[in-house]
Amino acid sequence: MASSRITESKKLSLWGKLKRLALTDVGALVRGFKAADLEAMEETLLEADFGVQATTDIINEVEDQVRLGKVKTEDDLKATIVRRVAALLEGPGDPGRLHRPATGPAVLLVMGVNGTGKTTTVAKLAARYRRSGDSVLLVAADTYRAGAIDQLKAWSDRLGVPCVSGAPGGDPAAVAFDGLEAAIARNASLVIIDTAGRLHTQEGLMDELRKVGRVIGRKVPGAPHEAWLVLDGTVGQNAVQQGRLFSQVIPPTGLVVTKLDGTARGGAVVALRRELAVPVRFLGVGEAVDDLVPFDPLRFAEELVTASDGPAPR
Ligand SMILES: Nc1nc2c(ncn2[C@@H]2O[C@H](COP(=O)(O)OP(=O)(O)O)[C@@H](O)[C@H]2O)c(=O)[nH]1
Ligand SMILES: [Mg+2]
Repeated sequence: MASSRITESKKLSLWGKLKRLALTDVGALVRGFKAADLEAMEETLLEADFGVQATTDIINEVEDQVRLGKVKTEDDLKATIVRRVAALLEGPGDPGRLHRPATGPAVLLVMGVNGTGKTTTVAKLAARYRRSGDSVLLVAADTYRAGAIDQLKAWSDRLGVPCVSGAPGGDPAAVAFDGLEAAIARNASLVIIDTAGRLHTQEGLMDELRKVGRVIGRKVPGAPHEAWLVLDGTVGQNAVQQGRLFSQVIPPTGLVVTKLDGTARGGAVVALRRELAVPVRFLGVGEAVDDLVPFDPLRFAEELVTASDGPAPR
């Protein structure tokens, strides 16, 4: 679908497109925009996956700043847009900082629809936190398919990080419980729980996730201390829908947006952050263990607006 877009518009940065629309003549900024200019800008942002809420917010800000006489040059306009996008993306100062209990292991629950990159992200996070000094334990609570358990075990072997798993088809909450027991016995400082994500529209799976949340909260007070939702950045509004569904079961404390290495769909990150009202923690930019980037709102906003092929999150 994206490939049908004409090459000319692909080569232009978002800013290039917006500028072309907004500055059809030099007096546009000083006089204020015409409704048609703003509508065209709005359309460009929507096409770039920003979603309705973030798009409206950015357009309103541009309109206000122009009306207040604060935008007189192209550079002013660009800065206004970048600043607003960055503000929309704002999150905790250190996106990788975990909420940790006073004693015992921190528990990070990773959830999301299958295929979004949960298991891969769990492995990337395990490698990252271990590198910064954590004693990490993985829990394979996606018991639906034997393949899912094996996949996490393979990462566990490769990374040398222990993994607790149960039998395929077993109760994910029981596996999570066992995982926490093992973590406490081994004095692990961080438990990362991989969960099932198939059939996210079915109540059964959501009940199960709810149960996992309940059971781990009973075993370790305050757990899960973090619940991160993994979303595929290439699916736009679908990811927003998925996020809403999961949020009803366990309120996420962070987002990881994956697959931002391929085609430029970075606008979806703005839509997800705005519409789910959850800060972005990391971006997935590939299939390898190091392809995980801590989220930097200002840098991402600058690249998203000015790079000719979207953000290059590194
Ligand atoms: N290009 C790219 N592929 C990814 C990324 N994260 C995961 N994948 C791939 O997406 C597929 C599904 O990932 P997986 O971790 O099994 O998803 P899960 O079903 O949610 O656990 C695998 O082929 C991964 O290698 C990413 O950031 N970029
Ligand atoms: Mg998986």
